[in-house]
Amino acid sequence: MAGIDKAAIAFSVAIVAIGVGFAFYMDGVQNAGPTVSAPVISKSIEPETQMDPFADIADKVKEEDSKMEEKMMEETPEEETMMEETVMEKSVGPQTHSVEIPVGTSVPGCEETNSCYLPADITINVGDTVEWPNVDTAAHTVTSGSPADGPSGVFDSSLLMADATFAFTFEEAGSYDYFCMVHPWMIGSVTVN
Ligand SMILES: [Cu+2]
Repeated sequence: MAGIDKAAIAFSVAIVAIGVGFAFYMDGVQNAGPTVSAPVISKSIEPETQMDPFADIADKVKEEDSKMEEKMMEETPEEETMMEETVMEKSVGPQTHSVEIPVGTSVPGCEETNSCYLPADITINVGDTVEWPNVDTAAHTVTSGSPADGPSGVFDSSLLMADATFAFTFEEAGSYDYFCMVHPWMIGSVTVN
């Protein structure tokens, strides 16, 4: 009996010792497991799933705000420049005048009503520009001078084809006669004050 008891006690002590040791081991594993992995899961999954929608919305709002700001930045200077240009045109800025080369002037007849250029006589200020759009189907010229004396050398459009436009800026005061070298009945004048 005594031998068996000792053996039984030793066996049960050993089992208890193993059990306690295993329990400690398991405890350590369990502690190590949940305490380490659970916060990682809660930190990695919960914040992402909860923050992402708000982060997206916040980003979209920021993008729209920045777009609005860009539009505001773009629009404001344009409006200011347009206002400045309008003010300059209304006050002392150089102007552009249009003198049309009318349809049908390649045959005589317009000279009877002084309408080979429209208007045939124009008065402008120094620094102003005159544009001659050729709305005719034929080619014409706008050449300073007169049919009798020939070109004066101040300006010359050379051959101006249909739908083309010649422009000249007058920097000196004076009276400038001009004509069409192709159709000598076409004459006009620019008076610069
Ligand atoms: Cu002509």
